Amino acid sequence: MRECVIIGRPNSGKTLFALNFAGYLGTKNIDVTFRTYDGLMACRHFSIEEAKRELCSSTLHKTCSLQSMLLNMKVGKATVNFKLTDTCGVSEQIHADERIRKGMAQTIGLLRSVDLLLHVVDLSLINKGFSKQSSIDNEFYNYGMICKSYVLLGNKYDLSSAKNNLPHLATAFPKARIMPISALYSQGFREVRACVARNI
Ligand SMILES: Nc1nc2c(ncn2[C@@H]2O[C@H](COP(=O)(O)OP(=O)(O)OP(=O)(O)O)[C@@H](O)[C@H]2O)c(=O)[nH]1
Ligand SMILES: [Mg+2]
Repeated sequence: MRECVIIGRPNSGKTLFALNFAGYLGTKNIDVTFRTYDGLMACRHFSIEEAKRELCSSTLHKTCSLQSMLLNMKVGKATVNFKLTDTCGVSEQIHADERIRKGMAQTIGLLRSVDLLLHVVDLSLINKGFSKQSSIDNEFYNYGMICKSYVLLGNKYDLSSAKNNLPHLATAFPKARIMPISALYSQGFREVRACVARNI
């Protein structure tokens, strides 16, 4: 089964995107499989609303292991199953918490085997002064450029502080396919859906 993986910095909106995108595809309830670096697995059943309450937060590193959901969508006349995997956010610093360090390593380890990389950035932070040098987003972008399927999701487009930043994102990452989205309001999801459909 094809796997789409969501990567990005902590707090960029990966988990909210995963859950609202599942809802956008018509899913009401989801089974989330949690897989830690050490190979421990657990599965939990949620409604989308419950999952958002439990799994999203403005606190950094709410997600610190892989969280996968099996979803499906219509592609032409067929219904295609695919796996959508949310990951631990990756930052430049070596984190003090071992669990988070391992979670970041797990995210990086997964990159080699994915079918579509969905790189989420918080567009409200990509202002004129944004320096991509030595930023983890730049590392993901460089890796994305040698992958067969990579898309950069400029998230939080609903915020007024994000609206004017789209050109800065395009300047910083000139070769990326960029889609502005609001994970909060499920905006821009039609384009993301079309992109996922081409890669599953
Ligand atoms: N305004 C706005 N807020 C958003 C959007 N997407 C996410 N947020 C908020 O940003 C915060 C982080 O969202 P999460 O989805 O938990 O972010 P994450 O990337 O999974 O974070 P970690 O798991 O910590 O790496 C939450 O308070 C969300 O409500 C968006 O499109 N618009
Ligand atoms: Mg998360």
